[in-house]
Amino acid sequence: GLQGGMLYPQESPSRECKELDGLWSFRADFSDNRRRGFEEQWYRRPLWESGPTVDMPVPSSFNDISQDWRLRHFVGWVWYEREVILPERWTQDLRTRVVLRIGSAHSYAIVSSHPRYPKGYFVQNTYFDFFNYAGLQRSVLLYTTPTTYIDDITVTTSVEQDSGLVNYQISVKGSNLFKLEVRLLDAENKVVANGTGTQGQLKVPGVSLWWPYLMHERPAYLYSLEIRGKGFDWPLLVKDFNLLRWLGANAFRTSHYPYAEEVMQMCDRYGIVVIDECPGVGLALPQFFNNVSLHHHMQVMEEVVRRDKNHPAVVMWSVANEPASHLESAGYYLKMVIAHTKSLDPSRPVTFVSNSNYAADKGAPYVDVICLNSYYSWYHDYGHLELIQLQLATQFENWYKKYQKPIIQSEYGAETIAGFHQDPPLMFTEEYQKSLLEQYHLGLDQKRRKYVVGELIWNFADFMTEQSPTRVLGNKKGIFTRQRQPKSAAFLLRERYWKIANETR
Ligand code: BDP
Repeated sequence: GLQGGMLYPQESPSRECKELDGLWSFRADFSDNRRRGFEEQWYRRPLWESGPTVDMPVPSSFNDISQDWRLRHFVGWVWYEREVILPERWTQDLRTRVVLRIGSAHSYAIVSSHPRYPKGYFVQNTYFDFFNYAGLQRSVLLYTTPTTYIDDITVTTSVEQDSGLVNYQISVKGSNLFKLEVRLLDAENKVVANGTGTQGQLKVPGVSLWWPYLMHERPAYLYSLEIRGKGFDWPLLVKDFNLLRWLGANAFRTSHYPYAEEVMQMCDRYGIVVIDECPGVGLALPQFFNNVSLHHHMQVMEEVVRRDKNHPAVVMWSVANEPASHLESAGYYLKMVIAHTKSLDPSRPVTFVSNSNYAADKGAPYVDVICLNSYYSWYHDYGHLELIQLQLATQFENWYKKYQKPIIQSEYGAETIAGFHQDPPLMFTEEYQKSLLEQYHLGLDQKRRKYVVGELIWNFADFMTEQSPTRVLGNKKGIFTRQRQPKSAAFLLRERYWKIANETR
């Protein structure tokens, strides 16, 4: 359950942080029922005393680190251990509260153990297209707060003529004996507005607004609000943002789960617009649309909104990716999740990403923006690139005629193995990916379809999936390889995005 806020830990005169990242001890429970760890109470003594441990970096996924094949596909409980020595001032001072924060622990999954498999054999069946990496994948840290502490902050903004209005609401826990001072600082650290108390409005005349990258001379302008009273990897993250800038891209969707908070902060600073998607992926079967899932899904939306609500980069919530939205039960389910999300945050539009047919889809009536995935000339009509423009026109016009809502092409692309070449193009070559994107772009650029308001290629970079006959060491629809080197299509998109930016500005 969700208790309290999810403020990102930050050092301040009243808060100290202690990172617990580094090498931890690790043991996977390979016992037949996977419960030996609990039965033998491994947590009571140092982990190595109950059996062999290995070193495990945190943050990381445990699957690819070891040469032990069993760990790559492990299903069951794993145990992490690390010793921490707390400073005396943390433990002796009764006015200090110590909090343990695990950025992400993935995952607590549903496991199927099928009679046709040997005893003690576990497999995991997923309904989505990415490898289900597991472990403590984001940073773990300890931080302190005073016993009377700010638990949550909600900021909403609006504009009145040339003034910015900043509404804040601060939730304080621990006691009623406090005084709050609120200061808003501009990018040069000058105080531009003051307030007091747990809620109020700050007014900023001549406000500088937050604009996406390339859409303004001063994009990603950030004010900071001061209230007194990360397999996450920094080098990779910075590389990815440098690639986004190089490309001239200024938007992405977090497919198909919320990204690390450090990523969201980078989006604020770099002017990257985000469609923030929850982990509602693989809702592929009728039995998934039940009340238990619905209840859980709503709770997950509460967590996502609570965590990310104050990021200017977030422009829309996505409650699901490719649910079986042709089902009646899915229609009701999506209606409820979307309504709930809107009640949590009335200021942002809500969507889900559909790959259903316009005539069959039951969720579209409830969204603000229609997001569509389609794979013309990839999952069907192999090689028939000449059909794409027609198929795309039909798709857009049908959806628009029925709903009159703005549409985003939220996925399109082709599997491409870097270094494979063939002309005329054949599937899996760089030429094919380029030609396919070119055809899509011709369809996207039709001026008479002004309601088509955005495009997101699938995908930024190659990524690992489960093995299958349609995946060659993972999904290869990246315009960059998994090592972040460009395929030919990256240059095509780079030209396109910069051209669009120059025309828009
Ligand atoms: C879409 C999914 C995405 C997949 C992609 C694909 O949203 O997760 O990776 O297709 O097949 O259905 O490449």
